[in-house]
Amino acid sequence: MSTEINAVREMLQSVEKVAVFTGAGMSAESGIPTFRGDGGLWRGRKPEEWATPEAFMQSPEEVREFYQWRRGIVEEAQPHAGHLALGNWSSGDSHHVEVVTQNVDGLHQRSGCSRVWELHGSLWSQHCHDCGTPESDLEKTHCPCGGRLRPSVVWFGEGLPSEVWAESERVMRESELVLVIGTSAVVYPAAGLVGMAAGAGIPVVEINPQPALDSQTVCITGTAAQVIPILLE
Ligand code: BV8
Repeated sequence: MSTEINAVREMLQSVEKVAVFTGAGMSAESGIPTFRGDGGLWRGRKPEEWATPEAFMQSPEEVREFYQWRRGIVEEAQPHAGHLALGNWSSGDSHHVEVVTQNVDGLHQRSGCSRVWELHGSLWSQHCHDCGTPESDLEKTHCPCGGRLRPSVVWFGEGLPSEVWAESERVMRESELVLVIGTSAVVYPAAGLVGMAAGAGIPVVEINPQPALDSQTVCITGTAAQVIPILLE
């Protein structure tokens, strides 16, 4: 692992703009279950079975409980050493760093990253499933219009927020190096951003204990909390 880390440290010396693309593995060492790893199930069902408009229409209360359960886990969670190293680096002046994340937990923001694009929305806001009106009080269940309130995350089968998508494409396209941390890269169109960068000849560095990409330039087989602090020190 140290050979690869030294190679990437070299690469970082000669670039200015870095895109950091993250998935659920980025938050695993903060105690937040990943989607497809062990412990990612809830009441015997996979998140993919909860994170859909159909599940919400079928059993809105259960889906609401699923998200309240996840909010509780995230509230208890603390950013780990990898989050903090990333937050510190991204707010420094050595590089221009923007984070494009599939995660909805807000841990990048809690650890000091200020330029974060949340491709799949956020656990920490909700809106009316009928009229779209946002509601900041997460305890409320219904909109004044009578519609049910839902978490402002992107469910399977739903389009991604267009402005966030456009900005994320810009970040990847403008970057001189992409760090891909903790994603199985199976969810589209998000995962397509990594392929787009690789296709444009931008070096892609993967950090994952179980590497998932086939287009990476360098692969560091390790966890986010282990690797990021060493890489960025
Ligand atoms: C769309 C928010 C079209 C919700 C998420 C049929 C119908 C419609 C669409 C489709 C379809 N079939 C396929 C699709 C496309 C679908 C898709 O890609 N499905 C996959 C499953 C095949 N995509 C969609 O539906 C998207 N929308 O296509 O809409 C459209 C267009 C216009 C208009 C209308 C419609 C929407 C996808 C977004 C879904 N929402 N999350 C919520 O959170 O509840 S996706 C969800 O998966 C999370 O965001 C998660 O981040 C993401 C990806 O997973 P990963 O982050 O990679 O996590 P995973 O558990 O998979 O992997 C963890 C990784 O970490 C592993 O590699 C592991 O090795 C590593 N790891 C573990 N520990 C560590 C670690 N790494 C580092 N350190 C560690 N310690």
